[in-house]
Amino acid sequence: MEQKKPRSPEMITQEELFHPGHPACPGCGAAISMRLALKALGKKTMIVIPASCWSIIAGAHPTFSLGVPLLHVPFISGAAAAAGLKASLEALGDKETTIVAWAGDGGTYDIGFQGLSGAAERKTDMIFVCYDNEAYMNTGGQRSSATPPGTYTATTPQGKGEDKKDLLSIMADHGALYVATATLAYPQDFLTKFKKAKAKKGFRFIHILSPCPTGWGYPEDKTVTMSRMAVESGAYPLVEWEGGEWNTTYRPSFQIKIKDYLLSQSRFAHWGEEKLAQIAQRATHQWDRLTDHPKGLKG
Ligand SMILES: Cc1ncc(C[n+]2csc(CCOP(=O)(O)OP(=O)(O)O)c2C)c(N)n1
Ligand SMILES: [Mg+2]
Repeated sequence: MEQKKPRSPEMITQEELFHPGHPACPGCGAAISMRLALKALGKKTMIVIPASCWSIIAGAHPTFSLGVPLLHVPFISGAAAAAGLKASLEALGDKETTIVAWAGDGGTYDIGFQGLSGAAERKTDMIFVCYDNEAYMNTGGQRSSATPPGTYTATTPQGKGEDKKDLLSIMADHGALYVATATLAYPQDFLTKFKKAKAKKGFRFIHILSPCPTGWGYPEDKTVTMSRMAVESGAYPLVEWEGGEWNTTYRPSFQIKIKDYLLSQSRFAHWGEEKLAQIAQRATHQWDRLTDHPKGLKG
């Protein structure tokens, strides 16, 4: 596949649907991701947010950081509430508004998974977005099933033992119309995927790798660097699932080592060479099912 330019701004509209002055931590990847996503989705969008950092970033009444309507819902119910909202709008004759469930990894991989699976299986017309900061960050950084192996979190003081759940394959296996990964250091790739998802009717799932300076332990001006290191090292592939196959949308340079990506974050900084090599191996192994394809990451 033709290599895409990673940082072309040509598709980025000047219109802002996410306003400054919001209460996210400085350098929050989830905040930058929402700003980008809304540039692709536009004003005719409604967002459903289960309990997460984004419950705070949206602002406490009467302040509000977004230029589109937003519904706060309980932790478990992102997909279910979005499905209900979609049905209500259709009953009112609105077929245009894009419904987006915007959940953290806890609200997607773990507690929100039942509703997510149901919505995917029923092929509900929505975009389910998981902004994955790889832990329950709003409550102090407890491990989730999206936390990578070896990560120090508040509930894994000796490093998480288990692998990251392969949710991308699980979503594809549900028969989702469109599944994609995205991350903010590659805005053109990011916007293309959101625009593509917006244009489709059916169940679409977008996974965003969302670096978190507070929880990952890196300087707050290095969020774009972390996002780029994850991709260029091969720790996070930029792929999409469409028409029954996985395609790589950006080929990494592999000039950065996964070990260096890990060591630039305090959540991994306690490990020695051998353990870091194991973590790196486990990080790439989990994507092999997505990237083994001839057109894939290593193809
Ligand atoms: C049923 C229930 N259990 C626990 C909580 C407390 N809680 C609020 S946000 C949150 C963490 C959410 O983690 P994630 O979905 O990864 O989003 P993040 O905070 O990382 O943005 C938790 C545990 C809750 N609101 N409801
Ligand atoms: Mg999280």
